[in-house]
Amino acid sequence: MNDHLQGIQTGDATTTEAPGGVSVPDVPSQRFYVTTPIYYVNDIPHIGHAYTTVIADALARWHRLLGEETFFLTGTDEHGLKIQRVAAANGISPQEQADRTSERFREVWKLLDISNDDFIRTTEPRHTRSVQALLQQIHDNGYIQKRRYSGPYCVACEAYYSDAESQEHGGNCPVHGTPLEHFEEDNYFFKLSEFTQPLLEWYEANPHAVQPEGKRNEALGLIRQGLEDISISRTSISWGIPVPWDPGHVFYVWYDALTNYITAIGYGADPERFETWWPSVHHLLGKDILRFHCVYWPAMLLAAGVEPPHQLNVHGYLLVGGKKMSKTRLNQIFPADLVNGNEKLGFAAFGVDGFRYQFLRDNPFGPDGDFSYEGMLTRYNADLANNLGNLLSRVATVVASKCGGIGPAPQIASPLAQVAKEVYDETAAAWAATAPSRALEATWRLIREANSHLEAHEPWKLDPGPAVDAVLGDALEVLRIVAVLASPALPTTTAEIWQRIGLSGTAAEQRLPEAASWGLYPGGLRVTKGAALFPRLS
Ligand code: ME8
Repeated sequence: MNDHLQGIQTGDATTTEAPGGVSVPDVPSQRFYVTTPIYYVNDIPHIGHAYTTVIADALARWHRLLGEETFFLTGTDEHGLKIQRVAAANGISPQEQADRTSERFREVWKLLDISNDDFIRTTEPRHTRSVQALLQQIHDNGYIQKRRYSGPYCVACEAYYSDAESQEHGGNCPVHGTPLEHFEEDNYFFKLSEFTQPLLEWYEANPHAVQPEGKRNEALGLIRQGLEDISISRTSISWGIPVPWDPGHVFYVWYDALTNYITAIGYGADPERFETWWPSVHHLLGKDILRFHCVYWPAMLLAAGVEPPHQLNVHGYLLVGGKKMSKTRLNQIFPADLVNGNEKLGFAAFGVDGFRYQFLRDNPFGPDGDFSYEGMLTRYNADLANNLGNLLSRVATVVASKCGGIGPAPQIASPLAQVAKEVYDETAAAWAATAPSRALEATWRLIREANSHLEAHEPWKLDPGPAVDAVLGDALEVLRIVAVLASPALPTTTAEIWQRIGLSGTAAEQRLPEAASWGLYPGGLRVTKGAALFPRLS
């Protein structure tokens, strides 16, 4: 193999070699398990759902680039009163409601190039088995007790609130602002109160388990207030998973839902598989469900004698017009309207990668962020059309006019080599910290520097020769590295860049960190101009 080809796939090459000929085994050194919340099937997917799912997808893709064995799970949450009521309002059975809406989620994830390895539905038999196994274990360990319960309930949250919380919000749900209903029934209770101290100890021993810091403090605040036992079953509904020791009850939807994360990796069915993936999981979720994930879920696992999750990454809300999206506020935006455009709404077609880039780049992970169509347009034109798209089209144009369409090799001592190294380090650190916006900002620095390098040397004004080759070779090398680093965000367009600069295979098949080393673009490859990658939008 030519020295320059090492570490990149050039058609027939399938093994990965680091520069210097050191062989890199294709055996994964680590595993990465990432999840999104499983979404309720009462509502169709909007950009809030897409926000979490695109981030999870990009993380999964980044870890695949690192050569890690990756498992990416998403799915739908299909039981509970909320679904039962929506189904009744639509004149269909809950199962039909679940089937239809679950399919809508799968369609939208396909549209957005989501590379999930599994899609779990809580109405699947494998899930019933796993929920019953987990709750039976908690029951056997003595942490479940039957009691009579009455209290204010929010059907939208599928949660009871305390009288104090209800009073504080004038009898309304603290999350939805809608009136709480009074429910009374025999319930099984999970003795959450016994886990106040174990949870505090777990938080102490695992200071990075809940990210970012502000969300960890919020969770700790909830625990420090002292935890009350919680009701985990219902007799008032039938649309749920039966309690194995008392089938007149079904599990309350949250205890059913949270268990999805272990169902999919074989809890209660395949202990070996379960051990392989658990507890090294990275849960992604919005702050609306922090309490369930950062308090109830680790407590349930501790009660069952299972280790709590490795990491919970909690992000803020994506707001539209300063408000959380909701059906009743009519401020929901649907992914397809931004991907394909919607004339009625005055939306341009950003394409799949344009959509993904916006939601990964715009809003730092953690705080709330307002979605603005104008902001999306500006960012698309600046970062994608001008910076990345222009770099490719300029380079391809000048390679055609000055180098007969054949891309030259980079200079090993290029001033861009050091930038590329720094950019890789920053990009990798940001993905490792679940900070996609920072990761892309870092990667884009390399694009900007390459554009400045071109402008400083103006190869289009020079006669063909070594000076032109040097500048263009460096720019092609930047495009190669950027294609790899940006592939988690822009899977389709980076595959296209890879091909247009003459490389075979795909950017996503490369392995980091080797593929980010400077000097691997071999030169001597045909460079194709093609249509604008990101046409300017107005
Ligand atoms: O809560 N901004 O499902 P759900 C940011 N089934 N993220 C948003 C968002 C917004 N405006 N709107 C939705 C449930 N999300 C349960 C979860 S998990 C065991 C069970 C995202 O359909 C965000 O990830 O209401 C939020 O946590 C999730 O969708 C809520 O989805």
